[in-house]
Amino acid sequence: MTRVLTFGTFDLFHIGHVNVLMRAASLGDHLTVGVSSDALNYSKKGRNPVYREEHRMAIVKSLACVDEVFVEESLELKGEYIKEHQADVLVMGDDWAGKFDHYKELCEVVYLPRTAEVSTTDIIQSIREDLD
Ligand code: C2G
Repeated sequence: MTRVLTFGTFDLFHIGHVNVLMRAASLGDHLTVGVSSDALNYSKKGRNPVYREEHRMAIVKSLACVDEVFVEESLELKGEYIKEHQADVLVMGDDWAGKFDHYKELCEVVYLPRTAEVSTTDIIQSIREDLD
């Protein structure tokens, strides 16, 4: 059995998120998703996600292609998470290309192309513009 692991915030869940998760799932038999905590997001982006952690986890967990979810507390813990979840493949979007190559000692590392023209930031921006 091939176990796949991926990470993300998955705020304002959109088609780019569906695509990456379905493609990640297709690389193995079991997909685990680390969903970034609100605190981790705040430290990375200087703002809280629109949807809070429990809701983002519940949305991701509800997908047929996702078997398991957990809270990603720190970007630096990926090695521990790979071991803990016995991942054979780490999948990341290609906005992270090259950044996780050192985990190749622990498992296969695959970067998938991002879906063009959709992002949480753009969704927030277009809602703001519509309300103005
Ligand atoms: N994604 C995508 N296409 C988009 C937008 C996002 O393929 N148009 C992918 C990203 O590449 C990532 C996943 O969807 O693999 C989740 O994206 P984000 O929620 O933006 O994740 P991020 O904040 O980059 O968190 O440890 C890493 C972090 O948790 C990643």
